[in-house]
Amino acid sequence: MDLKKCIEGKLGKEIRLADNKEIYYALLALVKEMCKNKEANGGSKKVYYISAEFLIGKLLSNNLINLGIFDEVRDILEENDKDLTEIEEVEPEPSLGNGGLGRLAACFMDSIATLGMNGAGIGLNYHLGLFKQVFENNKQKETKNEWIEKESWLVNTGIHFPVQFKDFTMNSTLYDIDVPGYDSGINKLHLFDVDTVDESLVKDGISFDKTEIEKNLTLFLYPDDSDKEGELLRIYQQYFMVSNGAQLILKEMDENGYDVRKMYEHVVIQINDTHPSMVIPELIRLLQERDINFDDAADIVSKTCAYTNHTILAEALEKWPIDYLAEVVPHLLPIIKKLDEKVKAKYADEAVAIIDKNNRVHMANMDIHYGFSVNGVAALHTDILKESELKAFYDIYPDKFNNKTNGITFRRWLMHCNTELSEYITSLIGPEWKKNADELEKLLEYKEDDAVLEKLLAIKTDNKKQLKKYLKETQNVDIPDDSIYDIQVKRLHEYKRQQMNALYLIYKYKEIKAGRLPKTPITMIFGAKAAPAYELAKDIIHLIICMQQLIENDDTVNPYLKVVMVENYNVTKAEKLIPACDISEQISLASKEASGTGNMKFMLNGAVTLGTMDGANVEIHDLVGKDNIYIFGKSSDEVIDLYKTSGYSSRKIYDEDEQVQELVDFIIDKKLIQIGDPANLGRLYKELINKDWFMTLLDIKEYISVKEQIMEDYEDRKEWAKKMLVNTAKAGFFSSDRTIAEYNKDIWKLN
Ligand code: 26V
Repeated sequence: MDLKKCIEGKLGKEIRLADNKEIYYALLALVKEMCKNKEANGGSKKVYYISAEFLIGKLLSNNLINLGIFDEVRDILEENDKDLTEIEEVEPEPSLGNGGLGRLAACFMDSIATLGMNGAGIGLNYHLGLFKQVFENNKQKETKNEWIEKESWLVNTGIHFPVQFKDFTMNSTLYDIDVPGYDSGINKLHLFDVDTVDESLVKDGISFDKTEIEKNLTLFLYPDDSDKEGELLRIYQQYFMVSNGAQLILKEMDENGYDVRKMYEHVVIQINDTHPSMVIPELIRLLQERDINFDDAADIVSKTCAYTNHTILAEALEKWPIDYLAEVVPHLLPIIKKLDEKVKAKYADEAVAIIDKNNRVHMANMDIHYGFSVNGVAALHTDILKESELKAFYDIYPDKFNNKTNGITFRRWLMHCNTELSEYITSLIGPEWKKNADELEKLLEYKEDDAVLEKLLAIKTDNKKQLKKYLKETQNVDIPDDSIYDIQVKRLHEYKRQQMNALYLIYKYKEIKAGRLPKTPITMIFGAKAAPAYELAKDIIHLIICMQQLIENDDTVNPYLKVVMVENYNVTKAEKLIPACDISEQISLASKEASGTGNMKFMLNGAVTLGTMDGANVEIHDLVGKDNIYIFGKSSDEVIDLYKTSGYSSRKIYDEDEQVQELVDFIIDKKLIQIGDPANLGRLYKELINKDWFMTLLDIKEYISVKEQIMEDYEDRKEWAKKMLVNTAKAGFFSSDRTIAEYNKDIWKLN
């Protein structure tokens, strides 16, 4: 195929004469056409990955890579004075996810297609996405994130299903996005939508009338649920997603002539967290409509559905009031009640009931009883589920529980985002690692090779220069490219402890003020969105931005320390930040981060982890060894015990430790109060002293001392480069191809 001709055919003119926008849309059309003409992955059994989020990121480069034409297209463009990186800027990033859960779903789509598996994703097409974060008066403000354009990756399939709610029925429209595997066939991401959505319903920021379901159903991902209307809307969304999904699955079964009584031989449904849990009663209902009795229907569905748990945080496990379900989907109630009765007839333990004493429906409990597999997302997380959080279930169903440590697609998180490193690796060990990530271990042979180590450092510096340029252009901040890049990017949550990193910032600021200067300047980069109703998370963002300003305006400090709070952190920004990072901050309170996947992306790109023994950090530690990672903090066992015995008091630490006191007090120091909002800073200050539910003060001193050590060790460039090399070399285990192969072997069993 003559690619140049194809592109020019789409353009209707020479590449040289076209602008970036025209070229982007020409490439979009070309890639869509190529996907259409490529063979679909097939097989007699299919996995449906059903998820409220698919944080897919921009697709152009990713798809060019997977179709095997990235280099050729880039070269053709270059020959015509065009830059693919600039052309990519034209593409809006789909706003279909929030954090790790959604990005995981996207990495899984890539790996399922790459491994040639018969699979599809099922989700919703949110017009305004999560929200776009802007900073105003040093605070987060939410605005709508419009990302759907007239020409996009979405393909209207013309497929519609009726979805029945209590008082009305809504018709769906199915949009598909093609998912080309790397050197493999095509799968589909199915996104359901409604034609009646009305974006003009959104008034100030992201507020809108939550009762106008026909107009608002697919406006936003995770609309505010701090009131009853908000909770009802979430239930509407979830039911709309699963009812459409279930109808699509049955339609495909029928088209293939499969017997629905043997559904589990042809279909496996992976339930991604509890948002899609209603797929269980909905499928039972649809099977009953096909004259299958309740017990048989429940049995068939139980053999078809598998559940993945992504968090142990109690507040994140969904429990819908039964009255709310009755208001939205009364036809599911008899089914849910029967499922609950069956459970109660067998097990007296209140902990495993589906409907609790307060008439709340525990979605995860339904998944565990009526699914055939329950998995956690990292070894430690699965152990905690088995031993404490879900112990009562593990005692009943030991064989259902299994671990699937998360993974990331190396196509996006190395080949695409770090072309220079990717090409250099290939020049050293050949290209096999792209299909078999374990091959990266071959890099270890170069651990004592000075030329290789120097090159790794040079690539890191290049990536820093690119990030510096990007941050200058997008946020007008200047960061020195010869400084240490210390990065913490992830959703904002107290358990992830961005506030602990902010206290380090205060510590370093004070040190510099006292004349104790770092040998190499430090750049601390943060990126995080806070849930709109999560006040304390917003206070933490406010503190970080205030510190950024304080330091920026202090000429005695800013040559040594910089702070950047990146606005609207998303996949596109992650792709620029991660390759430039030296120190990867993974500092959650042990036991609370189910896995983390950012930790894997940083490691792969040669950053050294500074972290607690939490989530997949534990596995990173075991792979790279203690010399190539910096661990601090109390263990998960100790933390779990502290919760059990109510043995933690931040007040006590604050009262007894002068150094800690000084750091915390600085939050309301007049220097900061002058810049920031006393109400927000005061609230955070009080919270840290009086509650500190996620135990910031427990680990702060050890954190500071280990962080000082990592900064010191950074000075020995050669030894540091060895750590970088070991981290990249040992990252193969975290390829999502490995994760997906395990899902298939243990759970899906596709043929
Ligand atoms: C959701 C919510 C919503 C209500 C407020 C508090 C709260 C806290 C946490 C969550 C997270 C829900 C599930 C989730 O996103 N889990 C993430 O899943 C990733 C992929 O498995 C994993 O790497 C992260 O550790 C885990 O936090």
